[in-house]
Amino acid sequence: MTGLTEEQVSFYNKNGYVAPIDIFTPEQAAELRAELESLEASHPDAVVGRNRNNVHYVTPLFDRIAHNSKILDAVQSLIGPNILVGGSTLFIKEPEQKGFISWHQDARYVGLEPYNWVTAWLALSNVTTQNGCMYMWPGSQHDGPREHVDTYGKDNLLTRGQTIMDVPEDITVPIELKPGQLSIHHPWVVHGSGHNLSKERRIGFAIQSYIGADVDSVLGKIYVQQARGVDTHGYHEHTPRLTGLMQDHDVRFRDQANDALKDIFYKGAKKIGKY
Ligand SMILES: O=C(O)CCC(=O)C(=O)O
Repeated sequence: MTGLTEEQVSFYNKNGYVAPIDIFTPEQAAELRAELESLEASHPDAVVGRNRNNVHYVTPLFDRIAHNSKILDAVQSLIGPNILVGGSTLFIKEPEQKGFISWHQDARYVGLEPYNWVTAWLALSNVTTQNGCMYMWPGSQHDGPREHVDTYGKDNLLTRGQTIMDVPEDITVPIELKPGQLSIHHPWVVHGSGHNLSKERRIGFAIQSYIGADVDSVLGKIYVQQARGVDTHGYHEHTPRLTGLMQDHDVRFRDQANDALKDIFYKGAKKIGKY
């Protein structure tokens, strides 16, 4: 097992994130990106709108990434050996597109407890301040939940446009990544990302989240895949890995998982947003 170094783990514990972590070589990352772009051409509906959620159920590309052993080694350093994939989201920002992600904490709306879980975010393009990389508020995870306002902002890529209003932006840190590099962040770290102001696509794939087997879903049902180790608690329904690209059975299952996700995301919300 390669895993994170001691320095990386203590950086994560202090700051609530760790990056960059080298997962794929530039050549491998270019191949993965080409596979995504050929998928977008052959199956345009597979990775847009609400279908950007749980793409690992229907595309071999994202299934392979979600179960990649180097990523799992890094995750194991933070949450232990019994790891479940609880979901995934593809975050693409097209050139000069208006989408942004407001300041938020992942743990605020997903109902995964205890907080033995992480979000792992893999770059499949260059990810820079210019094209809308994530920014982290270092150490903000130590203070637990913060108030979010549901703004339902037009260009906000989050379900309710949930926003933490009082973020000291001058101390936030950009997470720039090269293709094939990963960042990992803590459930309570405050983070967000701006518009893509460049002429290049910004492509990120988030495993959202890798959860320890001891993590329950307190707001609704989630489906999981065993990524590593054993399911010591049996809280969730397990689903097998996919059978091929966009197979009917897998697509039906993804839709079912995304319906369940929607119930969680909008629990208690005044209105339903885009996804
Ligand atoms: O892709 C982005 O810019 C933000 C993604 C995010 O908020 C997350 O992965 O938790």
